[in-house]
Amino acid sequence: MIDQELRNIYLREEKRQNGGIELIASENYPSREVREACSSILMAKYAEGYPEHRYYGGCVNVDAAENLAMERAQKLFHCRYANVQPHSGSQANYAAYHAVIRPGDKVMSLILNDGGHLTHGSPVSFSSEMYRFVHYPLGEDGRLDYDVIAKRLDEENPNLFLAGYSAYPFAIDFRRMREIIDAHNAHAETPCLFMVDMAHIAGIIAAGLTQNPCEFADIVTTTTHKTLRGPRGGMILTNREDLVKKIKSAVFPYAQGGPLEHIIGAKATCFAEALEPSFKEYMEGVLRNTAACDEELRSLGCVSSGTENHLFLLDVLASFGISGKEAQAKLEEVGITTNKNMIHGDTLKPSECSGLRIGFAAATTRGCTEEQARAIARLMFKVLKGAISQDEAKEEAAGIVSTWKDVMTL
Ligand code: DSN
Repeated sequence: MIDQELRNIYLREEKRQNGGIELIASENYPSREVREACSSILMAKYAEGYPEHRYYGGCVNVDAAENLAMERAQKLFHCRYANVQPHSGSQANYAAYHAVIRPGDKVMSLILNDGGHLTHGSPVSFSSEMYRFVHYPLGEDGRLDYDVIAKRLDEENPNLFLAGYSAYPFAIDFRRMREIIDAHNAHAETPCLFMVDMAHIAGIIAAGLTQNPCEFADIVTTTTHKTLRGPRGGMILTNREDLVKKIKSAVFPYAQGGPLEHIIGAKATCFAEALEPSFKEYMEGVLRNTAACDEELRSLGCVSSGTENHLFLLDVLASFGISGKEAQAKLEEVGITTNKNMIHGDTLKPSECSGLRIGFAAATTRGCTEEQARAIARLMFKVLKGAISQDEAKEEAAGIVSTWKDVMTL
């Protein structure tokens, strides 16, 4: 049977993606090879367990695929062990917590409003029900304040310190965090472990353009579909041999059942792509484009965070007197997709927000140049200021997109 009803939805989505400027910082376009792996026949196989130790027969080929994914991930992130089975970043965090702490233990993280993630202790997530979360604040300038982190660790004595964020535009000094935790542990009654959720910046790390948390943290989680440009999925990494068994049993059988072997195959392909020198060039382009757009908006008088990675936060309330929700809608009407986001010290409620989170991982994959990133900034400025008609703005956006690669041919 041909499911024409659903195929029509695919076609409409393909058209939407091809026709728009995608600036959601967590999105990206995987290659055809990655997409084909996602629909491979590996999807038909049950394979609970791990390579060579499965609960079902007939696993010889999925074992080979999973081993390949693990070996490539370990090479890419310079770590001893990679568990490639988590279905998502949230699942990876769920399992990682279970591997290293017990229910009721204390975790210190950055709060969602300051750029953390739902699974980092939000009241609406499993995490806050299972563990006791306390937070460290950002400094006045919206940056991590390492002295405050050191002080908070001594005050709170958490069992786990969590770094890695969903809306933090600056580089993270994982080495310094390790030093702070080691200094704390030297006199703390209970040792504090160090976990990093590197989901947003995994591609930048893979390209060697920022510090690799695997060198410093006890356990690292990630997704594979953001800057890393792979299939939707998660992963857990460690350099600690003594945590390997705990991570394995936390993922399966504690958190999940049968692994998605077709997605694991696609992860293997994405890791191979990220090991190519061209991936570093791509990631340099992402950083260049993000910085150019942020700089152009600031040169027009906007209040924007600045950036040292693939994203920045534009304060639309201060810049245009409108909420993030309104700004997101105005831009979407002309073919520019962003997401409203809380900014440091936000005074609006989370459903409104004062900011937009803007990133260039997806647009750069399609071929966005630095000059186009600046043109996008100028277009966004005119749209949000109400200084251009919707038709003119749509035409301008379409002109930029017309020079980019089709999302189905990447
Ligand atoms: N939803 C993701 C993001 O947009 O950052 C985080 O999981």
